[in-house]
Amino acid sequence: MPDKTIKDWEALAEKELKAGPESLTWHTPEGIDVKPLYTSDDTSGMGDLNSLPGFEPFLRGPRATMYAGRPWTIRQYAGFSTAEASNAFYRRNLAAGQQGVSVAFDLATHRGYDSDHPRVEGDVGKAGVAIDSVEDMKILFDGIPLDRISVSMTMNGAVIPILASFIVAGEEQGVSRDKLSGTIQNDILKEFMVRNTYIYPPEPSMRIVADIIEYTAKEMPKFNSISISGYHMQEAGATLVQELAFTLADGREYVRAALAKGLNVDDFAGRLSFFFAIGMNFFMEAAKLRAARLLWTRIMKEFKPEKASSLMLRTHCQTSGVSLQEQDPYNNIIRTAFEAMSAVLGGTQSLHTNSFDEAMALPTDFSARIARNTQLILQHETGVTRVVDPLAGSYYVESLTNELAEKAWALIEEVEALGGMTKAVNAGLPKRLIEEAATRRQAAVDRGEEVIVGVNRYRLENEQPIDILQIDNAAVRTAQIKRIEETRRRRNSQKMKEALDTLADVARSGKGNLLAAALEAARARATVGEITDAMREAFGDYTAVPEVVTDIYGRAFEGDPELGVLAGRLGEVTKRLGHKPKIMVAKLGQDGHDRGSKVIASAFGDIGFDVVAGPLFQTPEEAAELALAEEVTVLGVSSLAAGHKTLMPQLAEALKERGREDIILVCGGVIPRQDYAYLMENGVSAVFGPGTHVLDAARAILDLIEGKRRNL
Ligand code: MLC
Ligand code: 5AD
Repeated sequence: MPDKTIKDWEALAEKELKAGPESLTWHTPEGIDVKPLYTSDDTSGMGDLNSLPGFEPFLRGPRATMYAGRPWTIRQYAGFSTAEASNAFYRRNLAAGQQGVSVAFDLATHRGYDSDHPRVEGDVGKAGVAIDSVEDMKILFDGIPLDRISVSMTMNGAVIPILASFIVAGEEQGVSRDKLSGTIQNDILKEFMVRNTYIYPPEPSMRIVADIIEYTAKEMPKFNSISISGYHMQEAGATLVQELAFTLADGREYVRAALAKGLNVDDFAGRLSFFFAIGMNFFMEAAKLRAARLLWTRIMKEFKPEKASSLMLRTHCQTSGVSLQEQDPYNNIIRTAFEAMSAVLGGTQSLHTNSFDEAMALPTDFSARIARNTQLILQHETGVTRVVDPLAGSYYVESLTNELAEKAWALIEEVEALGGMTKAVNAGLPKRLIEEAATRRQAAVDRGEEVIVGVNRYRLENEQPIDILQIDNAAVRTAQIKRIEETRRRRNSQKMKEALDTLADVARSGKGNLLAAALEAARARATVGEITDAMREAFGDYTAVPEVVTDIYGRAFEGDPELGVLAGRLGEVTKRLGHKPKIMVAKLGQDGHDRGSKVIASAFGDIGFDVVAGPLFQTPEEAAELALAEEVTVLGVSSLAAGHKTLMPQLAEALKERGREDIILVCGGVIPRQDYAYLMENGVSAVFGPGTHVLDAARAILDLIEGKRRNL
């Protein structure tokens, strides 16, 4: 027995520090107080410490042998431009060591629009691949054996037409649906909270989820019916406790929806899968995955399954996009490597590692290679695959696991008290909590309390631009329109119309399975847009009302001299204008990533601007009209889906046509430096890239309003 006690350590620590060791406690955004030292006292009495992997509660992993038996799947998420270009990219990457495919669709497809729809001019082929019908799907998987390579498809809004087209593409490749292995995201609740690629209102959307679970349970035994995702919550600013709690509460809601369809829990629960983000809090992220498995078993026990696999949480992970920076982008390789290691120590089943050019554009072959090799090196060189759950028994990690589980459980209970996740989402609770956390985090970064190397510390004086992937959006659109027209010409219109009518009936009546009905329509070559519209008649559209949190950014900066100077200048401008300067924060096209726009709206409101948060999915004309109606001084567009080069000039033109070139047009978001000059030549007065300090942006906008500068 060592003869020293914790009291001895405290005394020694106090001598070293000249302060009590409690001064070292790290208060995390999760509300967890991380102490500088953990000992066996912290883990005594923890009941699940001695559980074994492969057995409930699966704390130590869903499989007995974990990576020693089979490493996680290297599954890189990708998709851009046309089906041909994406197919070639997948094949190159599979040949170089990638193990599973993961499809990123463009935002037009996500929201159920064909590439020829006027609302999606700026989105086609941009943030993912454009898929309009089975014809595109067949090209996408040409030469990729769907009975051997598992395919994940990130699709939620237009999930029915996309999954139907995938099944038909498989059939026509000679692979029957019972042999298809893979995963469909099919997680609509988090779309209403954070990701925003919904189409229909929550209730019919939940029916779609349940119909897919039902269909795959009966017909596609190797296919994971859903990927219940916390990833996007963390990207939107959620704390790890929020991510954990809301994801598991979503899972519980989906189980209830499937049971309400009359399914037996053991017939579908083993094919529910999960998806988490892995950010920079190294040990806490690994602990999060362990806690997730523990809690999921607890939740599933309520439904009294008989199979062990029904209690087992299996998950994909992706390293954090939001943790990556535009400044000194090679640092992102290092960040991603640490995050990947944390996901692996947490026991993920499948992993995507982000590319270092994340904050600027989609990956190039070069950046994708580094991202993939990060995982190959982990699997083949580090030895981490040899031992199951190597962090088990660490006083710190076990304490974190326990504390995350307790805190998340409390939040899950809060959701239950509201009547479950659909009701909580309708009441706006999760969205508000996540947006508050996002704003708090921005303030912490802007105040330098949270260090980001190369951004708010150790910043380079000169940044060298890097080569990025550029997509000729107009060419992709032209090619897609040509193929849609060809498909329409060749198909049997009568047969297709009948299939769409049947689908509309199934939607209207509430009887029958939507996916089964959509399969017929896809076989008859109905497009993604047409299948979506057939259901829209019965289901209607969903429109969110943007709300902005207040008093978080401002409070964090209370008493700050910089804020004082800005407030003074704002006062002067207000006097001169006769009113507070008004800024509208707009989102154009199908880009639903709204964390940035919400944080800006919230912070600018606290700084003292009058703020209008525009709705999602506006056309440039609609945004211009709203800006005029609101009599704004500044129109700021947040662009995260690469539509800026198409949409910003159109917006400038729309203002000009209305004789309102005086409205100051600015934009921010994921915009590569290579594009700044083009935007400035086309009516934009300032571009704020990733990593911009909010007070710097406010100062620049005041300069523009005061006429000190014409553009930046
Ligand atoms: C695994 N297996 C083992 C084993 N480990 N067998 C023996 N010994 C071991 N140690 C078996 C499994 O049981 C399974 O077979 C098979 O090997 C494959 O293993 P898996 O663990 O199921 O891996 P995988 O097939 O890769 O599935 C992982 C998953 C799945 C369950 C998490 O849902 C998945 O791949 N998800 C990926 C989701 C994704 O890529 N999303 C991208 C989102 S991007 P069997 O027969 O049991 O199946 C995004 C961004 C955005 O959302 O916003 O756009
Ligand atoms: N190709 C590759 N990665 C993508 N991501 C999003 N779209 C694509 C794509 N088309 C990744 C980024 C982003 C996360 C949501 O997924 O890392 O942060």
